[in-house]
Amino acid sequence: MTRTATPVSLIGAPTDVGAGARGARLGPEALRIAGLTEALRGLGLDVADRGNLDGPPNPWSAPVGGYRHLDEVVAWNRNVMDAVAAELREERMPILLGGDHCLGLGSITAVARHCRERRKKLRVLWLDAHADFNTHEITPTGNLHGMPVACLIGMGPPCLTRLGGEAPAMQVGEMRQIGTRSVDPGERQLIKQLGLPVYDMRRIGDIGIKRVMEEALDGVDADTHLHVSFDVDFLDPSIAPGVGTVVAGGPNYREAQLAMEMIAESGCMGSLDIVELNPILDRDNHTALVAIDLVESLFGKSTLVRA
Ligand code: HAR
Ligand code: MN
Ligand code: MN
Ligand code: MN
Repeated sequence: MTRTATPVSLIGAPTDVGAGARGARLGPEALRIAGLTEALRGLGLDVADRGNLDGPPNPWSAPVGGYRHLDEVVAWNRNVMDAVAAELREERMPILLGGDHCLGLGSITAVARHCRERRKKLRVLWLDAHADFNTHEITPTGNLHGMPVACLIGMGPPCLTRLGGEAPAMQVGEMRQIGTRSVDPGERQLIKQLGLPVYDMRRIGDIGIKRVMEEALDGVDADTHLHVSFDVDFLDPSIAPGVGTVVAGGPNYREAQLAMEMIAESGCMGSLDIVELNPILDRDNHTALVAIDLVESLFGKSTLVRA
């Protein structure tokens, strides 16, 4: 199958207002310096770097009512939502360069609205060590990067759940979580209660990454917009130490690469987040290089000898 690849647009969102550690604000520059644009152009893609969005500084203050930096998180997500929506309108593929994972809310809210307007099905692959399914009542930290999935399905403060106008932005059944291995007690209960589809590390161990990806991509077809939300802490810390919240026992290089290759082969990826990269905690920007290599796989770089 030959098709003209969709042109892509890089959108930097240099903030860590949703995180518990500072440094993810440097993620966009770390990815640029590691050569993201050049890597994608090397695959023949039309790449526009839109530069960085603006937003409020990180006040680094304590949670209020179970939320840390709520106003700042709202402001950043509005800007992300508008920027992502603008690219989708122009038939370009937005790639959000975070920033922490609270920004997935703005990004996916824009994507979900785009799907409703174009009558496309939505599938979100949430590649992450964490479920990010907390609410203000159950969060152990108040950090909003632990809450975007709950907000997307309508659980959270109206300023976040109604970011795109109506709530919820998406249904639980449109989400597939992959690589999960750090879930708080309250989240665990909520996942069960609402039936959030989760392929945790145990499942990957039991049936293998290939079958997990087949199942996670089941039903994805030409009428589906596939959004990939790639939290870099999805990867095992031995290959990706440059993140704020490392959790041992993640996918190894080849498992992650196969997952990305299978997403590419679906031909349906319409938008992407690359979040939680923290170059302050990295060594020699190595995690950015690993992330870029995997993003190349997402865009069709293959390990098949006869491809
Ligand atoms: N579950 C923890 C909390 O709510 C940490 C989750 C957020 N960490 C991330 N996002 N890096 O995936 O605080
Ligand atoms: Mn589209
Ligand atoms: Mn996350
Ligand atoms: Mn995470």
